[in-house]
Amino acid sequence: DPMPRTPRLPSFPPGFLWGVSTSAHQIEGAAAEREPSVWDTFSAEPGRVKDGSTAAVACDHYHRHREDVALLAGLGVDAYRFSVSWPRVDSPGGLDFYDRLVDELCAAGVRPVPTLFHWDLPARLDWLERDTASRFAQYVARVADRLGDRVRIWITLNEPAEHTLLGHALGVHAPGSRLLFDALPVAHHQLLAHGLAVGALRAAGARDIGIANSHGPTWPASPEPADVAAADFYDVLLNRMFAEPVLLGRYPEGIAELLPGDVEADLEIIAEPLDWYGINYYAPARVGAPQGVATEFGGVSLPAELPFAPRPIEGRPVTDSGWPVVPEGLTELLTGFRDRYGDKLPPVIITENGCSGEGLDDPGRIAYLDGHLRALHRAIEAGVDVRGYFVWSLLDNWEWAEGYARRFGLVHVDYATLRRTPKASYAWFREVLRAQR
Ligand code: GBH
Repeated sequence: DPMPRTPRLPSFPPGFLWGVSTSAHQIEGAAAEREPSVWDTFSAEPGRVKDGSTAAVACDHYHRHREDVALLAGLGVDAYRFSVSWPRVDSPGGLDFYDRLVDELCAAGVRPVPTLFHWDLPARLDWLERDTASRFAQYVARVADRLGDRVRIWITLNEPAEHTLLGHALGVHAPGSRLLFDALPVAHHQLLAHGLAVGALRAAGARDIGIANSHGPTWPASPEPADVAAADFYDVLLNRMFAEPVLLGRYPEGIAELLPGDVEADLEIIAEPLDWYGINYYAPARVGAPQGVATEFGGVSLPAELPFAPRPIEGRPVTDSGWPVVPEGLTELLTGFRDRYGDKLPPVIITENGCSGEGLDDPGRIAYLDGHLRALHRAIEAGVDVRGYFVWSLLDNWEWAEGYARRFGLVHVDYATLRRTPKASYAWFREVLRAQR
């Protein structure tokens, strides 16, 4: 297969964990063989998903996992980040599937790294209910009991920020509620679920636990105080509100007052010490004062009443999703986190990074990944303790409200035949991994 020649990447530290990521709802299919999730309900409603599709079949990974494990082995990754579907675990035989998958990964020499929640909540549950947090911990205990003899690295939640904002505040993701600031309890209940899950995992003997939060630097649109204040507000909502309860045991100023229940007591649970901190990085955000009109952001229309307005980042290539390509944003983010949180920040793993784009020959993806790996290496040189990097994603998959139209994979999936074809970026990443050993 084609092997694009790019200059050799700098060497990453010994023991650095190289991997790729996916999530259950986006690849598994076999929706009829499990309980429904909020995403099944949501995507069945007309107009919710751009191409009108659902993930009922997706990549049919549920039936083709052997082939996908072979693709992982061929790539030569150390680790595979996948997610466990709570509705599937709630179904007869559901845990058997993950049990087999973990066995196959171990046999192929690929370390399994399960995420316990990647947005596919059982349809009968609701994050507005506090009780969902304790139910999550019970489900986590069952998974840990079954897989804990072979799984060393665990991830509690994927991007509670995006799930809160897109799913419950703006209603463009499942469950489709447009609560704006009334969505805040959803964030708190997910964070509480995270803390309770850490406890359940520790009780089951787990020693390598993290969370995958989405973060990006926030750039004020101008030095004007109104723009700086708006950018600070955005930074609180998307970054600090999810990092600080976990890392520091407190919410940024002004947030706790807006949350239900005994927040102080909950924060003690939420701040259970972690072994590492996962960051999903895609792009920075440029943010200014509200302009009294709806604004477009990352393909999402934001209402005029929000106290900030995202502005375009000019002069950069953009991905198919319309997101700007800003590799140095990753260096800035990581050194910024280190400066802000100091020794409260455990070792970091980049749990997602990648871009959408068409074609088996995908030089744009190679350039994106190459640039971000160099930016990551600069953060390591600057003293940030980074222990691993996972590409989003192994396979083209069902990109939520964007449907099948956005392709993030190192491997192309033909949805008519479900045939997998490695892209040029797959061959490139394989050579990167080889050169690092
Ligand atoms: C992740 O979400 C999800 O975990 C994963 O399931 C998903 O498939 C993957 O990323 C790709 O979307 O400032 O205009 O550049 C990422 C959520 C929201 C992060 C939009 C980047 C950038 C908007 N993303 N954001 S822009």
